[in-house]
This record gives sequence, structure tokens and C-alpha cells, in this order.
Amino acid sequence: MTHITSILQEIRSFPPPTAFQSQAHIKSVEEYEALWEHAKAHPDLFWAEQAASVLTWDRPWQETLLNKGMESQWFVGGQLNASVNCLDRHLDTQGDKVALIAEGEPGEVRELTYRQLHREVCKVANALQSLGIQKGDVVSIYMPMVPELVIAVLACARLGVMHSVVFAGFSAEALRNRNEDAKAKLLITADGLYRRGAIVPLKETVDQSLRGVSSVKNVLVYRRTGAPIAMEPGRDLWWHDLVPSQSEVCVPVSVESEHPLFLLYTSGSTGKPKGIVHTTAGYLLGTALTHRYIFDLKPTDRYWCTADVGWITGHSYVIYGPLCNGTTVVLYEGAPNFPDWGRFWKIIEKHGVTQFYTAPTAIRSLMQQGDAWPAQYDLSSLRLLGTVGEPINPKAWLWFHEKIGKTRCPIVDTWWQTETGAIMIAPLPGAISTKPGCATRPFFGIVPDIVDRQGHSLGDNEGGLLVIRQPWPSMLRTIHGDHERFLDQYCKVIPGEVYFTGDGARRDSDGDYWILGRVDDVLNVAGHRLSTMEIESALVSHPSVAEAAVVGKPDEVRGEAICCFVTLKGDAIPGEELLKELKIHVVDQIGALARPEEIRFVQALPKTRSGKIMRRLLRDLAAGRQITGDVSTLEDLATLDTIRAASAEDDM
Ligand code: 7RM
Repeated sequence: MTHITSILQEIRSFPPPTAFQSQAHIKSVEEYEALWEHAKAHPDLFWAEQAASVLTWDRPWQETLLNKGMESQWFVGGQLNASVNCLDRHLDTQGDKVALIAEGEPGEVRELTYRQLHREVCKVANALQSLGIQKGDVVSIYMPMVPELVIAVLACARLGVMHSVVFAGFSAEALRNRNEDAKAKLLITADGLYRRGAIVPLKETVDQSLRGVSSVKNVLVYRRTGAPIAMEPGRDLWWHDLVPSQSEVCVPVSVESEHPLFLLYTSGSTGKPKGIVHTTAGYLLGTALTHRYIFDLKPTDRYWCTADVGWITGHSYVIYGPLCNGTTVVLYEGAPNFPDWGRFWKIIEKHGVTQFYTAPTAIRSLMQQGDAWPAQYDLSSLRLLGTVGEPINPKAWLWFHEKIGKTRCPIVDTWWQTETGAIMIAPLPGAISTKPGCATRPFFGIVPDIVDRQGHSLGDNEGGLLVIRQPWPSMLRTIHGDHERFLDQYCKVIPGEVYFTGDGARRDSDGDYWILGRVDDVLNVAGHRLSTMEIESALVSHPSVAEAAVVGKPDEVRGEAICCFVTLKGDAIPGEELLKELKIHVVDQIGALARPEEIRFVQALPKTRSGKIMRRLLRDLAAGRQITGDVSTLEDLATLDTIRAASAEDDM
């Protein structure tokens, strides 16, 4: 019953462009495979070699790996500091290199060199110390995508203080839950942020969230917009009152390898959010190494990852990986469509962006605006593109490849999770041929497998559960305050010491991995286990469809029936005719077994703020049930109401 029938067979394959390949760090499949085999056979040796060359240590470690199954400790006995690895060690060699190019939504640009960033981090770290914050404490950060967010994060790291960044789009309730669970002592925020030309009043939300929360003693407020806000005497402090007078010297706190670097909350499929805990050395090593090889980093690059720092992608690939590697990082505060849909392309042109890393959901909305937007800008600085967050449908992949990369840039489809800390499966762009919708091969030291519920390995092209067979340095160590939940969810689901990802996947005969989405999202139609993602991909390949979400609804005969929620492109007309056409289209693309029972046209799909469709909610709607469970991660509650209303109309 764990086999997943994979129905979409994508056969196109794109070898690395020759010009890219000849300058890449890893230039051939043979080179990749030799290194991967070495790392698999001698993980201790491989990771020790990498840790010694990639990181700067205060004290060397004694044991590379101590593990009991998937519970592991890395580089035991070693000491280091994460902010030193991201800043101090670059000062002698490239102190005047630009670390951050930060563009605010209104359009102003600020550049900070490594030396300037270091200075600011030291001052803020001293400010935190003056508030009594010390190693072992938790500081919560709720800020816009401005340099001060990066500075706050690294200031915590400098003191061995755990940061818990909460995405600035979250509600007061979500912020409160996270602060309570983390027992945060200090909250760093801003008066507001700019989004689609308007000011979002962050501080108001903060005030609301703090009512009744006892752990938070102080709130440090960065002035971003200048809009008037309330300050609570004795609790709230302005950044500009406290920080500028601080010393530019701050001795970093040297911490043990396994000292927790941060907490990051992620929504579970049900119930309360989980505080994922990452530690210092292993996490830094994983992010720096993957960033260097998968983005084929070069010293002159200007790298842009559009993810908000409130998500793991922002932690790993805006801050820690890139800064550890001494990269010039582009940071953008605002919306992709402000003042118009050309904004991203304009940023690429203006700053000469070389690598552009974003999410399929963003690519699809940019694609819908038409080719004229990217065509207006010079995108010739780009040499590599990346995607993350969900499977990318081939149509969006091909658009990205042709219209943005002009067929010249490899696309790295990077599969990983908050829990894995760093990218696990992705093509090395100079070595591995890419296929639209395929994450391809595991990174060095990562040993994935496809198994059934009993943990037996499945063969080529048999869809099943994606597991990781060996521990790796950047994996989560626990769930904050709930180690049992960590063991139950990740370590004990599948027999035989493996890490369970919760995703379904298939490995093809080339050894490439195709992610089929969350196992919870798999349908069972008349005994066929189908990936909802593949049916969605078939739907969006129809010219009238903008986005699609597919869920199962209980069906007496077939177990589950296929129910599709579809948003249409501007000019498409919803109605019986299109409905029929779409059903036929899916059958043509996939086969009769995937014929949708029901298609509902809706205005918008319920998504998390990082763009993942919340199918759990749609399943409830499809089955005519009340919505259950946590909706705190839902971006826009109103979408649910409009879908409900549309469904009610259908019922009449
Ligand atoms: C980095 C991130 C993790 C889940 C993961 C998958 C899905 C992420 C891809 C992907 C297919 C990809 N962390 N996912 N990347 N599915 N192809 N390249 O997104 O914790 O927020 O989400 O996202 O289901 O388990 S996350």
C-alpha cells in the first residue's frame, strides 16, 4: 500500500550548458559520483575533511560523529562561533567586499561591506549584552527584510544566544505562541515595513502578541518607516537610542559544536507548531558547503535568494551559507509586483545578479503576467537559476529556463526541509543533467532511499517513501521542549534507523530522484496511490489554468475520488464547458484513472505564507467537513471564505 503510482513521465533532459560546465567546481558526473561514493563509504572522513577546510575553529574536535541511529552529535569537543565564520574571518582578506546589497521596497539601496556588517553586528551584540542577554537565552526576531534583520541574527550568534525568527507576516497569535514556546527574553522588531506600497504596522501586532506573555522583558525597535507607534516605557527601547553608542568591539562567545544556534518554528500537519532546533557547527558546514557547490559560487558573484529570512531558506541561503562563503548577497524588502510585475527583473538588471533562487509559486505568478515583463530587462548577468519549496511543474520550469535563463543557465531544483537544515537533493550544475520537475541527485554525504512502510528498499521507478539512511551534520537535533515528538515523527516511523522525510518520491533508472510531495497528500483512488502534484501539474499545463490544488474526498466505491480546486487565468471563462475540457485534458495527460470527479473554480488557493498549498484545509472542504486544526500559517484567511462560498453555490 505504500507504493505510489507515478504517472507523469517527463523525458526531456538538459545537459549542463558547455560554457557553464567548463568553469564549474564539479565538471562531470564521474567526478560527482566518485566524491559521493567516497563520502558514503567514509562519512567520518569526508565530513572531517570538509569541516576542517570550510569552517574556522577556536578549538579542534575530538569525535567527528557520535550517534545512536539518527540521533547524532557532530564534531564533539570542538568550539567555534558562527558570526566569526560569517564575518570576522573575511576581514583580512576581503573586508571591503560588499556583503549585502539591500534594496527597500520604496527603491533605496544600501550596501554594507563585510567590515561594516561586522561593526554593526558587534554593536548590536553589545546592546543585547547590556540588556542582560547571554548564552543560552532565546531572542525572538520579527522584522522586515532589511540589513538590521541580518545584523540581529548574527548578533545573537555572536553571543551564543539562540534566535527564533518569526516571519513578519505572521499574526499576533502565531507570534505569541512562538514566543511562549521559546520563552524568548527579548523581541527585536521594527515600527513597520513596506509592502505593496503600504506600511504594515509591525509594532502594533507585536504589542497585541505580548499581552499576557511573561518571558519577554524587552522589545528593541528598529525605525524603518517612521510612522508613529506606541512605546511602552520600561519595556520598549529604540534601536537608535541603544545601538549607536555601543562599542565596535565585541569578543565572540566561543561555543561547543553542538550548541544550539537557533530555533525555527514550522507548522506540523496538525496541532501546534514545532520549534526545530539546529546546532552550530554541523548546520554551518552543511549550509556553506551546499551553497558553494550547488550554486557554483565564485568570488565575483552577486547572489540573490528571494526567500524571507523568516523561513529556513532565508536562514540557510540568505544568511549563513552565503556569508560563511564570503558572498555578495542581494536582499529585497518588498513584493514582487511593486510597483509592477517587472520588479524582480529590474533588480536582477540593476545589481547584476548572477544566481537567482526562488520558489515555484513565485515563478508561476511571474509567468502569468506574460513574457513582456522579463523581456524589458537585461538579464544577461544571470548564470544559474534555482528553485525550492515544492515540486516545480514542467511548464513553469521550461518558462524559467527559456524566458529567464535564456537556455544558458542551469536550473538547480533543490529538495530539502527545515529539518534537514541544508539542501539534500539537487543537481550539481556543471555535472548533472537536469530534467524539468526533478531534483536529481543527493549531495555529498547524503544517502537517500525510497522504501515501503516496512523500510524495504523499492526498485527503480517504484514510488514510495523518501528516507535518509545516514545522519548528516546539518540535520535537526530535536524539537524544542519535545524530544519524544522528534523521535516519533522522524526516527521511528520507518523501521531500521532511518530519517523519515514525510515526502513521497521515485528514483528513475538514471538514479535521479523525483519528489512526489508530502505523503499526506497522496490519493488512493481505486487502489492506485496517486500523487496530487502530478494531477496538479497536468491541470496547469492547460492554457486556461493558473493554479491547481488536488485533494481526495471520501468515495464509497473507490476509496477516494479526485477533487480539484482551480484558479483560472484572467481571460478564461469558468463554466460547464471548461469543466468538461479540463477533465478530458487530465485524462489525456495522465490516463483514465486520474479523471477528476469534481473541479471547483475558485478565486485563490489557501496557502501558507511560504507559498505551500494547505491541502489539509481543502480536504476538509471537499469532504464537506468543518475546517479542523491550525490555520495560523495560512496567508489569507479570506481565501477560505471565498472557497466556502463558491462551494456552497455549487451545492445549490
Ligand atoms: C526548504 C523548504 C519542506 C517540504 C518538503 C517538500 C517540499 C521543498 C522541494 C519540495 C519538491 C523541491 N523547507 N519541497 N523543496 N518538494 N521539490 N525542490 O521548503 O520545511 O518549508 O518545506 O517542502 O515537501 O518536505 S520546508
